[in-house]
Order: sequence, then structure tokens, then C-alpha cells
Amino acid sequence: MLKKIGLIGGGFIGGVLAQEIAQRGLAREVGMTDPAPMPNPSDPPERQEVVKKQSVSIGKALDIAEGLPTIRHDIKLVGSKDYSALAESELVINTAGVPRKARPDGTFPSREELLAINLKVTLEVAKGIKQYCPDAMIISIANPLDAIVFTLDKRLAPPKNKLFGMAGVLDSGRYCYFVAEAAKVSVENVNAIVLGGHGDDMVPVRSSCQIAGIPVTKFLDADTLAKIEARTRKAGGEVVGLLGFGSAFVSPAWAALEMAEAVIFDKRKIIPVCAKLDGEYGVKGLFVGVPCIVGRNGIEKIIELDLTDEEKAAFTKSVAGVGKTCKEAEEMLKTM
Ligand code: TXD
Repeated sequence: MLKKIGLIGGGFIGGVLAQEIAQRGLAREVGMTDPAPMPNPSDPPERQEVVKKQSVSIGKALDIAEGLPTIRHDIKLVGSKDYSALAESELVINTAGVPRKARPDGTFPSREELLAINLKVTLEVAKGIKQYCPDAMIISIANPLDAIVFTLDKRLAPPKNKLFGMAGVLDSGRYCYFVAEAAKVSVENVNAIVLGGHGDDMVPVRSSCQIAGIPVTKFLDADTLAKIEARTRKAGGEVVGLLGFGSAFVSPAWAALEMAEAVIFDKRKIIPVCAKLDGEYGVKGLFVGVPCIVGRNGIEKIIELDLTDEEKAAFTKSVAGVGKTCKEAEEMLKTM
């Protein structure tokens, strides 16, 4: 178990993270920071004073703490509207930013359309990490995932094994779930990986998808698999459209904790991680979802898969999409 885990953002995912860390006993202390609720300047002064005294992170920390006697776990939970709650964290998980929300007509923005708003938030996050836990390992979740991790790297320049993004575990889990459902087998039997950017052109890797070690093509035909892979690419949007108030939050939190547990228990587990590539897969300087060995030092090793020509082309296209969003981020950062 760690001494302290810092949670940046105490919203839907942040709340599940805090609850799960307490339930699983992953750290002696959790510090959660979130400026919400923020007073609305157009509200009457007395209303603004009420909101200033409220705090999502303090409230959620207290709620979970009051449940500790029931689950018989001792863990210290600290909430704050500023970043001091992160002090001395060994690991921070960043969910700060706005999620995609369905519009009144049922449509919703792309992850990339969150860039401008969430870039501003990310600059504050970087400052908070630098001030309170400059040596922490960082798992970032906020969207647009690849560009936000890229931005944190630009601002903090941590060792490349200590900064990574969570998307591949979630996307691969979605792929596995749809395959298990179609093949009518246990999810425990399905292994699959999704590579590339966390966008609509992510790459479910059919050639390495197996059910109990047997190629998935022995169970499902090409047409079924194509439909599953298309659904995997859009699975985030499917949940956003159904929820209407935000995006998926339980499965992303569980996915981030799979990565955190690989670090905490030095599992040396092979999982898809948004990692900084330095020539692997022919990519340099971008954060892209690839299989990595994850252990106590974070990313221990990046693994290069043999991809089919079709998968290679899809990966190249996905990386190009990541590059485009990161270029946009770099341009925006010049004005921030
Ligand atoms: O696979 C993935 N990586 C994605 C990521 C899966 C699902 C959700 N994805 C993204 O995670 C989503 O698009 C958002 O960008 C983040 C967090 O999603 P969540 O559902 O938790 O959003 P919430 O509930 O809006 O929580 C975000 C919190 C909210 O309470 C804000 O007040 C807070 O972030 N926030 C901040 N916290 C700290 N510091 C600053 N500056 C800040 N600004 C806002």
C-alpha cells in the first residue's frame, strides 16, 4: 500500500476512485482536490457566500470516511478546494476537466472538442503537482486524453516512466466485453488490446485477441468482429448518449486502478498505457496507447507488437490524429 494517493478532480470518476481506494486499502491516505462548486459571479452575493463554503471533495471525503467503520478500514481522507490536499502524494490520478455531455438534441462533442477548456484546467493541475508533489507518479484520465498527457509532459517534464495516461485499459475492456458477450463466454477468458489514440480511430487489435488462448476468429466471424470493433471505437459516446449528464465513470475508474495496482504491488503487468514513445512503433515524442510492462517504477518497458498490415495502417492513422490534437494543444498553449 502507498502512503498517499492524490486525486485531482472529485467528480464522477474522482468519487469512484476515492471510494475504491478506501475499499481496497490501496493507500494510508487519500487527498482529493476539486474547486467545485465554484460561485457563479452573476449570483447574488449571499448565494456566492454559501457556495464558497461548499466543497465537493470535502463532502465526498467525509461521506467515505464515515463509511470506514462499516468496511473496517483505516484510511485518512482529506478533501480541499485547493491543491494542498495533494501534499506528499506518491501517486496522483488526474481527472480534472469537463467531460463530454449530451446536447439537448442528443448529439455530443468529440473528446477533442474538450481541448480548449481542459487545457486551461491542465495548466492549473500542472502547477498544483509541481508545488505539492513534484516527484509523484502521474496517471492522467482527463480528455482529450493523449493531448492532456502531452501537455502535462510539456509542463512538468517528469521521467517518462512516471507519467502515463489511462484509456487503453478501458477501451480494451470494452473490446473484451463485447467479444465475450457475442461469443457467449466468460469475460475472464477474453484477452484483447486496443492501441493508438483514445479517439474514434483507436485500434482494436484483432490479431492478438484470444479467448482462452484460442484466436477469436475461431469463435466469431469477420463481420461480427468488425461490428464489435466499430462499437468499441464508439463505446464512450454510446454511454455519453445514454447517460445525458456526463461520460462513463465506473469503468474508467476501475481501469485507472488496474494501472495503479500494477504500480503499487509491483505487478510488472502487461497493460495498454498511453505512454511517451521515443522511436517505438516508429513514433517519437507523442503519447500513444501501447502495451507496457507496468510495475513499481511505472512504465518498466514498452512492448512492440507484430501488427498486420491493416492494423499498422490503422495505428498510423490513429497516431496522426493524436499528433494533430497535440499540435493544436501546442498552438493554444502559446497563448495561455
Ligand atoms: O478513458 C478515458 N481516459 C476517459 C476520460 C473516460 C471517461 C471520462 N474521461 C474524461 O475524464 C472526461 O471527459 C473528463 O475530462 C474527465 C473526468 O470525467 P468525470 O466524469 O469525472 O468528470 P466530472 O464529474 O465533471 O469531474 C471532473 C472534475 C469536476 O468535479 C471539476 O470541478 C474538477 O474536475 N475540476 C478540477 N479539479 C481540480 N483542478 C481543477 N483546475 C479543476 N477544474 C475542474
